[in-house]
Amino acid sequence: MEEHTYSLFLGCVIPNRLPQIEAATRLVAPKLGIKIEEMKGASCCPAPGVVRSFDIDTWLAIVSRNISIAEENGHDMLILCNGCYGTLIAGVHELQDPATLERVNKMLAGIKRKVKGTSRAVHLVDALYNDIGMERIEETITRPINARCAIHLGCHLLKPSDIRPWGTVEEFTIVDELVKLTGAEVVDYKLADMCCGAGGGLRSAELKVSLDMTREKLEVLKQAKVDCLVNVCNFCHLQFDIGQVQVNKEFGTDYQIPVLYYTQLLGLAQGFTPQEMGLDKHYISVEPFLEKIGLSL
Ligand code: 9S8
Ligand code: 9S8
Ligand code: COM
Repeated sequence: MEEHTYSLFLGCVIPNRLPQIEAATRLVAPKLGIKIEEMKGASCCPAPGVVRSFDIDTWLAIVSRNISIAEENGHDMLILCNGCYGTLIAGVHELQDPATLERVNKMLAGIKRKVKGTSRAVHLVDALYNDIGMERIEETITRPINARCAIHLGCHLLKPSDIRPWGTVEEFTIVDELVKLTGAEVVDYKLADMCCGAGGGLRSAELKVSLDMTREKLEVLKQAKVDCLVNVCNFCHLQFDIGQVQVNKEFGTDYQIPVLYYTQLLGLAQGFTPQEMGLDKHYISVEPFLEKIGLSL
């Protein structure tokens, strides 16, 4: 069986706030022939909507240092966060320009590192769909998920589209297909392409505004009567799970929409227990969703 080895780029949010996403991903990976290599010493990517907005060279130096670690390992980077993906794919893109590469390497010389711009930045869904392939994933599914799922893609997965390996937002169906592969029904909803509210520093700078955006999406999702919301970005996940509790407190609402990261959904479909997928660590109870598919915590 062919194996794909990647350098896993975790970013900040997963190790600090959502280790269950890392655990779920590490458990489903071997079933798909994915081998994970650690990126020792990797730092914040740094966040595209924050650091890059303030100082391009600081952003470029830090992202290049991270890329150089993956290059030392000799493999492409597997990325679980849209923000980290946005930074790393843009970083690799910038390094294709010889003058930029030279300038960056002058900066990195100070810490005795060198970057080439040869390691590919691969989002989890790119790896699953394009490297592993739908057939291979389908073979691992033993417990089809009979539930209505909505998908939140998040902004940095698809934009800017000129440096992404897929088309525009309108053409993009990969995540829909991956969710359907687990047996789930994908529910369309109004505002599906809207930001979760967390990105671009909004959650840190203007929490109430940020939560108000999340509230808008939660209201539509409630009306669509979905069993869960599936996401492919840890920061969106945080905003919909922890943020949903904050929304309820801030606006006096009572939203209870279970939120699952894609590898958690896939893991359930592969027969892992809800605990193994870390579903007992969520802020909004996933119990109603589990009940729907005949499981419990
Ligand atoms: S690292 Fe630092 S803040 Fe974060 S998770 Fe994703 S974006 Fe990159
Ligand atoms: S949406 Fe707008 S900026 Fe972002 S990708 Fe993840 S966090 Fe949610
Ligand atoms: C969101 C990343 S995933 S950032 O806050 O926009 O940089």
